[in-house]
Amino acid sequence: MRADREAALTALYSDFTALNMEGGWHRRFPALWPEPRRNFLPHVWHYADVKPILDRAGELIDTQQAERRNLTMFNPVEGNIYSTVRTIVAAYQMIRPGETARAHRHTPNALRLILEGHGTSTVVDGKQVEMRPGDVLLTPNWAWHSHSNDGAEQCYWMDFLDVPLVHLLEPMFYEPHPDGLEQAVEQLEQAPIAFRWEDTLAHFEAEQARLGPNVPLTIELGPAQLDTIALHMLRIGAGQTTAPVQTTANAVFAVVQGNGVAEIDGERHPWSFGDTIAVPAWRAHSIHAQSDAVLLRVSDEPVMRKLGWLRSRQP
Ligand code: GTQ
Ligand code: FE2
Repeated sequence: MRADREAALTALYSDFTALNMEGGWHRRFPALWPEPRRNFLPHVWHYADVKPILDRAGELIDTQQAERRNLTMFNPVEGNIYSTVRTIVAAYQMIRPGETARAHRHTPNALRLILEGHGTSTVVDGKQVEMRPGDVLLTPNWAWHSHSNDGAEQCYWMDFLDVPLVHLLEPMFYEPHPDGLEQAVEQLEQAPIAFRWEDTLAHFEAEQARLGPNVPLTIELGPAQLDTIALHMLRIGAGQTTAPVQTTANAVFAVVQGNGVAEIDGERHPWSFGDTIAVPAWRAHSIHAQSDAVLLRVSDEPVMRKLGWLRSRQP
C-alpha cells in the first residue's frame, strides 16, 4: 500500500516536471519567507582605485568607440555581473577635453553626481547645464541627453540608473539620436533637472538652523522628478554617526566629501571622497564620519512606497 503510494507520487511529480508545473508543497526552494533575505552584499568601491583605471581607459578608448566611457560597479553577490544593488546600477564616467558623448534616450531613469573637473556640460532635452563638482543632474525616463567637454580638464562623475529594475520588469527602450547631437540647445544656469552644490549647502545651513549643529542632517533633493529613485543628501559632522536603520529600500551612497566608516550588517567599511557604498535592502546600517562629510543617498524608496512595500525600522 505504502509502496504503491510512493510510486504514484513519483509519477505525479514527474508529470509536473514534464508539463512545467510544480506543487507548492513540493518546491525545492520556498516561494515565501518571513522577512527580506539578504541577497546583494554590502560593498564599497574606492574612487582612488577607479580613477587611474578610468584614466587608462581614456588613453585606449575614445568616445567614437564608446558612446559612454563608463565603468559599472557590480555587486559581488554570486551570479551578478551588472547591478550594484537589486534595482540600481552605479557607474563612474570620465570625459576628456574636446570629447562629446553622443545624444541618446532610454526608458531607464538616470542621474549624475559630479566629482571633479570644470568645463563639461550635459544637454538634457535641449537644456544645456554646466556640470560642476557637487552638482546632481537628472536625466528622466526618455529624455534626450549628451555630454561634452569644452574645457581643459578631464571631468569625472558618477552615474546612477534604474536599469536593473527595467531589466526585472522588461520595459526597456533605447534610441540613439538621429543627428548624433540635439540641434537646438539653450544654455541654463538654473534648471529643474539641476541640483546645484551651492543650493545644497544653503539647504543644509537652513536645516542646521532648525535642528542645531550636533546632529547629522538629511535633506531631500526635490521635489522628486524621477519616478523610481529618491535622492537625499546627508551631512554628517566629524565625530557624528547616523541613527542605525533597516529598510526594504535598496540604496547606494556616494561620498561627496569627507571620510569615515559605514557599519553595514555589523561590518565596518571605511570610505572617503568619491567612493560608492552599496547598502542592499534590509541591511541594518549607520554611517560614521571622521571628518565633516556629505553623502548622496540614491534609493528605490519611491518604488517601495508606491507599491506598499516600504518598511523601515530601528534595528
Ligand atoms: O551617460 O547616458 O553609466 O546611458 C550608463 C548608461 C551612463 C549616460 C551610464 C548611460 C549613461
Ligand atoms: Fe544615457
